[in-house]
Amino acid sequence: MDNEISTQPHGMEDVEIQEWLESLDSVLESSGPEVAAEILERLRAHATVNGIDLPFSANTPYANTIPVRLQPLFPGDQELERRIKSLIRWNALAMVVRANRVEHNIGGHISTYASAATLYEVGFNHFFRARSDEFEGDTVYFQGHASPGMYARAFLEGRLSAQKLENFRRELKPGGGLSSYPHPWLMPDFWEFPTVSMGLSPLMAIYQARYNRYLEDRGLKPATDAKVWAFLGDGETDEPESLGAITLASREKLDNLIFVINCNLQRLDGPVRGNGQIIQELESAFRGARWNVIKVLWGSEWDPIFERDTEGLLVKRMGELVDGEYQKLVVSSGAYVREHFFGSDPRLLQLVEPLPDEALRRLRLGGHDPRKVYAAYKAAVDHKGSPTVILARTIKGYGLGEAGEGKNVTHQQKKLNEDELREFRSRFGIPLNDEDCIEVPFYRPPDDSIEIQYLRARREALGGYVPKRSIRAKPLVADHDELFKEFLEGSEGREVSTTMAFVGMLRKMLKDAEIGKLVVPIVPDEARTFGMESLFRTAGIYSSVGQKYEPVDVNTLLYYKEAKDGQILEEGITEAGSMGSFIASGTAYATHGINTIPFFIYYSMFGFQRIADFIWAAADMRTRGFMLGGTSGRTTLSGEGLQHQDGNSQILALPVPNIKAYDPAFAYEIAVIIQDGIRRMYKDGENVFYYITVMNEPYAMPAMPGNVKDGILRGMYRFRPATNAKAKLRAQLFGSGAILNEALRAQEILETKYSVAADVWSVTSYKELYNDGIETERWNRLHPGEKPRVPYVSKCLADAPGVLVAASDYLKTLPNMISKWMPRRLASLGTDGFGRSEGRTSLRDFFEVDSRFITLATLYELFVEGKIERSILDKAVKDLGINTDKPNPVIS
Ligand SMILES: Cc1ncc(C[n+]2csc(CCOP(=O)(O)OP(=O)(O)O)c2C)c(N)n1
Ligand SMILES: [Mg+2]
Repeated sequence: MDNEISTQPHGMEDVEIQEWLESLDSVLESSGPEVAAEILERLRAHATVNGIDLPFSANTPYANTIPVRLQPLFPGDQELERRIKSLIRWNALAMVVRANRVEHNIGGHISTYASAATLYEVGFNHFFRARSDEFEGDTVYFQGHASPGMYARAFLEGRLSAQKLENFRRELKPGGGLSSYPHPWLMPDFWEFPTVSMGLSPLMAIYQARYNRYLEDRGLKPATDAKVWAFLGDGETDEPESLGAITLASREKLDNLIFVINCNLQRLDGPVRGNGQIIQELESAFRGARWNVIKVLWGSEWDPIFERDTEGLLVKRMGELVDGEYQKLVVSSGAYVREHFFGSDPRLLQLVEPLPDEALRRLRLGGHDPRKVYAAYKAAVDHKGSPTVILARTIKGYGLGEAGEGKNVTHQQKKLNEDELREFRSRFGIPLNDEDCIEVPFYRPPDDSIEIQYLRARREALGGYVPKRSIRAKPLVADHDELFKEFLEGSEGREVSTTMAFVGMLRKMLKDAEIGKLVVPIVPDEARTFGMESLFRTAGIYSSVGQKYEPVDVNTLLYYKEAKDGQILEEGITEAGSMGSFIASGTAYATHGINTIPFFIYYSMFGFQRIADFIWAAADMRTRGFMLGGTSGRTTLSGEGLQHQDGNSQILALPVPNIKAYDPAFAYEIAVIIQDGIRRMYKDGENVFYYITVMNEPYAMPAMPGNVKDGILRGMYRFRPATNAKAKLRAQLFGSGAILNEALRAQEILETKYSVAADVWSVTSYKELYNDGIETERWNRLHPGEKPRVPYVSKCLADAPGVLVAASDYLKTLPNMISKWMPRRLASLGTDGFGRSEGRTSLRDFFEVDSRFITLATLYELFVEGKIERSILDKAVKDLGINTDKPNPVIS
């Protein structure tokens, strides 16, 4: 291993090593650690200059980072805290065991919290400060699988009833229950952050900590010493998102951020690194990223042994073992530990000679020792200049004994037999007799017991209970009619894209008296693509250090201006990170009591397709704000091909229940949607957020044709009726986004060349129409005796004659999913398939969504209905120049 301390290199005498070590000790004693570090640094440089090739190592030895002499006194009543913790352990276990007794396989986790109890309890008793009107409070991301422990604590605190605990994972029982994991959607007064999709919370925590700084630097909140704590599993760090943003945290000097990684060396199936050392691996990754790393490996029982070990043999031995061996030691007897761990060297054996086997077995790990954990937390909150990660060694399933402690199967353990329950009860001193104990009752001492008094007093001293979610932001008041008015009026023939139109709105919103300060534009290195560079100069790009250089384009009007109070979050190429900022910003109404309104604009193909799970988490968290899928539309973004041209995202937005997904065609539609969105989210407090696709095809933006606002928001409205409504041949054409223009062109062709009078509808949201349809059906099914309701689609088309044809830049399934509420069959055109790198015109021909194909589809439908002759159809194919043998775009 990197951290090996060689005691006898190349025949060197022990005594020589001893001398070097002693002189370092004396420097340490006389001049302190900084001087000692300086000397070592100089020695290293000296060695390099003299040709000594020192091996690179980002590791420190396999020992506690904080030496005993720098360990602060533990400020609490350790014995009382242990008793409280034991009660929480019991109740957490009881929740899972009881739930699985009444409902086989309902699930739940015992061993995660069992290993992390001390890590949480030291936090609850001494560190996590609650939110209040006076203080913003600390922000804590709890490890999802440890949730039973948080519920069990809230039960002791008197915040959750036994009834609620009884219904853990059975939320639909009378009186309600508790959700499996932290879900603000399900428990909006309790949980703040969903954490159970592993890897998301570390990244969200980093961006949360950075967002807190952003709010301070922009003067939206006062600077405080509030911390963001994120508790992770060691197995969880294998998720790429977990470590994916750690350099941002150090670059931004986020000393308001603390990661606590529960290193029980196990994940679900087995060891995290059976053949390696996860702690050392993580240490080097975090140290390499310039984090402050604190290892909490060994408990206080080890201190005297280390003290006796003047030669560094013990540390060396500890660095030799791989995690698989450590796991074995955990479940082994004292005699085994003596033989296999200390037995490697007679000098090591001598160190533990005075200790009986039982004492060897009881040598605690650092993560189970409140004094060590307290020391690490204290050092972390006091640390300045960089984020801190605490790597705490624990045992998975601690205290479960034969029922799972340290075993590979422990993650899944949900049931304990009678003996195992009694043993657990005895080990943690739960006051239940043998008979009662096997019923696994919840146990809470009376309110006036010293345990409950102490627990409450500690929380009072820290400002109240955690976790707790509340909404402190006051609703906005303005209606913003003035702001959006100009966009309802059209572009007077000027060709603009919907992206440009949106950027115009953004520019105006940034200047608004009420929301100007609250708008947070977020962009992952794509601002120029969206024509947003003009905002660089006016709004500024946020940088915590301002701009230390003269930008190369300083002489241009739109130079790259970074500023400490810059408003734009230019995240670089990280859609996941940008989503982290979006979530922090869109939940600030709860987290900080500030109504920031994020506008996250990105390459639409890299949104739902790439970071859908973050979007799901955002939905769970009741995030507010606007996501804008730029350069969207499979045929509207030309030239980019299979990887970029997005015909998927409107489909992928369907499963997220509270996202409103729109595919608008015109500037006024976007204006109506955004204005209404701000009202719904920030005035009325609705828990929705928005996905709006915007395109880069320029065309003249029409004025809003009358008051169609309701139709825009509900998903469809008649944009341009046929001129001759009395014609014999009739059709209804549905277009969305840029493809609406193709439908309008088809309307003209159909009228002039084929005497078909078609109405053209703008379908702004298939998702809205679909949700309305299924809800109407459901209501009717549940209320058969009442007057049936009619889906909005059916109402719109009740008197709309003729054949029905829909075209969009997305999969055909979008229109198809609402066709059953239409009066007649629907022909759907869309962009299923990989596509090609091509220009717009060719792509629309390839995918068969252009005006020619809409025309053909209409004529074909009329032919099927027997309204026109086959010869007309044949002629149309020729006149329209359609190749009937072209490859099927879906599979080619
Ligand atoms: C993204 C994701 N993949 C898989 C899982 C399933 N899962 C839940 S817990 C777990 C093991 C957790 O191990 P670790 O992170 O070490 O936490 P511990 O319980 O050991 O503290 C797995 C694989 C998940 N919750 N999220
Ligand atoms: Mg683990």
